[in-house]
Amino acid sequence: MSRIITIGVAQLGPISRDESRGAAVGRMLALMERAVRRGVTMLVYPELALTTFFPRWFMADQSEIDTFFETEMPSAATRPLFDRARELGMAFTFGYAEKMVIDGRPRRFNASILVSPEGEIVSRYRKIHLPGHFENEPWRAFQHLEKRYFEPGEEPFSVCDMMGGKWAMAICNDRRWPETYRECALRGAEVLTLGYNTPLHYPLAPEHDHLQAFHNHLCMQAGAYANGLWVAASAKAGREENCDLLGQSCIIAPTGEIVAMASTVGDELVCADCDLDRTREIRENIFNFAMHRRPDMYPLLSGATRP
Ligand code: CDV
Repeated sequence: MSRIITIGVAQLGPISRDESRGAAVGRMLALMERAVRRGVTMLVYPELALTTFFPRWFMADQSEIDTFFETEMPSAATRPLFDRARELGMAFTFGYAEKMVIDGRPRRFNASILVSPEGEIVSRYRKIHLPGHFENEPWRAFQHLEKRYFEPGEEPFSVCDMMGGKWAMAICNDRRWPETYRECALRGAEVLTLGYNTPLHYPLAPEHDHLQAFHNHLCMQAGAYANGLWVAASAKAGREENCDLLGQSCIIAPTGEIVAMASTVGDELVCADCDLDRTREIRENIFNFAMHRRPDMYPLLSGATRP
């Protein structure tokens, strides 16, 4: 049986602070319609796809912060996405700010979900590597308060069976960490989906600003190759509330080659036929984990030994 899945990456251009959920979902639906015409059966949207990237502002008032969070999924605003995807038989994934009451306590996460072609949420993920800072730092051109507004995910990366393949999710900063890909690959993932919001300006090391696009692809191509995974990565891009966000959404083969890439910083669809069996070219050869990997020689990685 063929395991070729046409994966689409639905890059979103900027979402302004006053843009409604309904408007954002409308743009996502328009990309979904384009995707189905191109034979896509799995569509990847960005991190925090329903709102502007609000961690760029310091807000003291929790009720104001909470306006950017979803308390249910699907919600009235997002249900059209679920309904249309089910009609089309299309799977999809997107990121959003999740607020849950757990054991009587409000918890907030930078989350993503994977929705099957039947319209069921089959996997959830809460961002593990939260970048940024906790306090207002007015010296910055803009804030990056993910550490303040979200708690880090408490569940490890996981792998879900869907459409005859094995799928894992990660979010934005996770893509810079080699552990993300290796953990997912060791769990058997064949496709890693990612959404990101990456400012071109990095206040802590502005001398690296010109390397943002390079570092974006460097880490994902290396992660794909060294772990024999497909990577499908979707940006929120363009000038959003005076902050320039990187585009270059892409699909990367298990060989590390970029097979599709966005060329604008607006709403754009790119897609590729992804043969999940191509993971074997890497995993049964150069990175055959069972045959060549030496975990006992990496005790610091396993946590068995402290530095
Ligand atoms: N949304 C993110 O996680 N952004 C980070 C920036 C702050 C470096 C990223 O890794 O792209």
